[in-house]
Amino acid sequence: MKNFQDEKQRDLLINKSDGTNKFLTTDQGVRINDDNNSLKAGERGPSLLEDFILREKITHFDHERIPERIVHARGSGAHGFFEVTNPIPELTKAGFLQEAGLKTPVFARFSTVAGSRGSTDLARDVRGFAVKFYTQEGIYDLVGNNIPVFFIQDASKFPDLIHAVKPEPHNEMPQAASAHDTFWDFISLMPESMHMIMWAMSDRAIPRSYRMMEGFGVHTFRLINEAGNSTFVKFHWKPKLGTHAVAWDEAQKISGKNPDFHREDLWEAIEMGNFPEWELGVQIIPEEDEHKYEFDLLDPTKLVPEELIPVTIVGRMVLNKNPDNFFAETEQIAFHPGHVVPGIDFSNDPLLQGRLFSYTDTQLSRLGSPNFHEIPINRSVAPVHNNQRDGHMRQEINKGRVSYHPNSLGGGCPYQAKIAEGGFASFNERVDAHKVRERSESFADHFGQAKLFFNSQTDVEKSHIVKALRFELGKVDTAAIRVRMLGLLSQIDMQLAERVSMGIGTQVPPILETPINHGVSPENEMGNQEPKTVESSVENSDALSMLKNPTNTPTIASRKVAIICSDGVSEASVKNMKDALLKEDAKGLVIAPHLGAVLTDEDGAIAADFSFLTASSVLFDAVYIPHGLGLTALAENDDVMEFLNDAYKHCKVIGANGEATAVLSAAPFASKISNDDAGLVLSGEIGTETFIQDFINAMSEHRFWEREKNLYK
Ligand code: HDE
Repeated sequence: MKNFQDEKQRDLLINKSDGTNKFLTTDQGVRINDDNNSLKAGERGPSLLEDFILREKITHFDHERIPERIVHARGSGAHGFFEVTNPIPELTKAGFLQEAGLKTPVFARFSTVAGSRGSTDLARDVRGFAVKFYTQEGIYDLVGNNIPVFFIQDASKFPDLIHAVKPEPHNEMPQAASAHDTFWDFISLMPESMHMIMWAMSDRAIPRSYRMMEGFGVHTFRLINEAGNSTFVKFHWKPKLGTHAVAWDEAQKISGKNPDFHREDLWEAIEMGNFPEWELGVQIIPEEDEHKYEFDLLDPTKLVPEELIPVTIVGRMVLNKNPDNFFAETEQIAFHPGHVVPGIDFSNDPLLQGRLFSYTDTQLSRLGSPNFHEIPINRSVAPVHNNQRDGHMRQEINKGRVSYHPNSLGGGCPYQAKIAEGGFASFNERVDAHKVRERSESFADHFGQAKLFFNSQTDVEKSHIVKALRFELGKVDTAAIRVRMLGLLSQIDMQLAERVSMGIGTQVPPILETPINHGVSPENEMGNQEPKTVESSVENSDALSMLKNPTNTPTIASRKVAIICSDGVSEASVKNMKDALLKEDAKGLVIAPHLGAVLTDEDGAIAADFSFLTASSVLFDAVYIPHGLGLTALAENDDVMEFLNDAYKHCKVIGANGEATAVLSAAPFASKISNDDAGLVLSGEIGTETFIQDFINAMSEHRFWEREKNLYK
């Protein structure tokens, strides 16, 4: 097995171009002498049709957009590698998982689901987490999400789900938002979505960064070993920086201040050398345990609690290179859960089965040709030889007269590979059944794991879910939809339903108002069966809570601190903090009343990175007010107060030392400050090492959500 240590080897295989020190040419390679003027009959006369340079340029421009993805249109991606740390040859024969240290190039794309390509990164939404592995045995795509379950159990409901969540068809509103009638109308009639709704209303749906999200393969897949034996598997990506979110109010403000927030964050982290990293883990479920659990492994609305089956880490992914061209790479990349290599196979999850059809089909209209695999970013590094021919934009020049198999004129080539030669053979699963349009009885529990998820959250996380539901349902005009939703929520937790009900002025109905059609046709005897609640055998799972998540390790790497400055600032206070942050791979940026230089107490100058006009506290992780400011002026500056107020409200760390502590007394939240708020790091002394260390330690806890208790009584 060859080791793909770096991207350069892949670059050689694909046609990258760079215009540096090159002549400007037409698409036909003819050098252009004047790119500024069209060909005219006289300098003030009409343009001439014969101007092939103008026609070519404008024609290309007229056609430079392609349809955006039906879902997951908004996304950002990067190159990197996957490295095996703990090979699992006993479970899978997949070559890229065989040897410790083996590296495989990857491209990962993160996305929102509902919004258009130009929509905000900070919508409340599921995030796509798709990874293309360029393995020596062909392309393997792990096309997952940042939430381990899904809204629906059967592929046939996917178009309905997406029609319901997308902007309403009559007026194309609202963009990138689920808070509207059609989405909740559908959900209120689909009890199977309740587990996913709990996740989507939690802070998982408003991540701080793509680099701080978990990823999940969602469906149960199969690993196949050399002997042809199968093991069920669930895939997990665990972020090195921990799993963190922003506040909902913050998310909405970021959407206005910087809709590219996640895109920029990913890009900048890679440019700065803070390479995003995840561990890849697997939950292994032996074939013989298929029916051992109270949930069905084939039901994508269920997860396998880590308390039942722990996650075994097999490798790590590092993203270390930004794309050279967004369109050519991030936009044209085509993922497909059906792109598997020998050693990985599918389960009969009916959602996965539908996906296996959908992804090639969609590329035909999105990328316009069955030759989309020849686009550089989609090309396999394993050689491709077959009898597929022609079609729009064919790149390959196939030689010879033979394009069929079997053949004798081509000596039987290209020839089939035996299994021992790496030929893919589907898992030899025995299937003996009637053809039916039915859903398995074992899929009928819609509330058990929704309860498990809710019960596993901390109080803060529970109240965020309540607030999210109040927001979303508060935007629903149709009263009957709100009532149906409260009925469904009451099946998960009565207190949850009542708390939501208080915020939306609608009573929890005494009986479940949702007519349950269990996804089967009315003629079928199983139609209209009641959903059942199967209590989860695990009562509480820390892995489901972001705040209790056992994999969160304290770090401030790649975090951004706003350092509020004005003339007279203590130069040492700023410098010491900046240096200390840099040592931790974090960054301090100076915000001042105006751009240009801020004069220091040492008669020096510090350059402002932003003014209060161009920055906002929602774009930073913490705020530091150094000693020695023109205090009166700052305390009277509304922009400074708004900046601090947002930082406080969004439960961020605020540090102030020396005279600067007085600025906080002027802040609107001053009367609400609690003495035991560890997120406020204050010191009368100036820039001591202890103060700086306390500030850094506090930042590594991300947020001080307990503060909300004082803010919202
Ligand atoms: Fe997708 N999904 N999906 N999906 N999906 C697409 O493929 C589809 C589902 C996911 O960054 C589309 O190339 C169906 C689950 C990601 O390019 C499309 C069903 C999960 C991405 C499609 C599902 C996903 C897509 C749109 C139900 C999590 C973005 C453009 C049967 C495991 C990949 C495209 C990227 C994209 C269909 C359900 C993840 C239309 C029919 C469940 C991360 O083919």
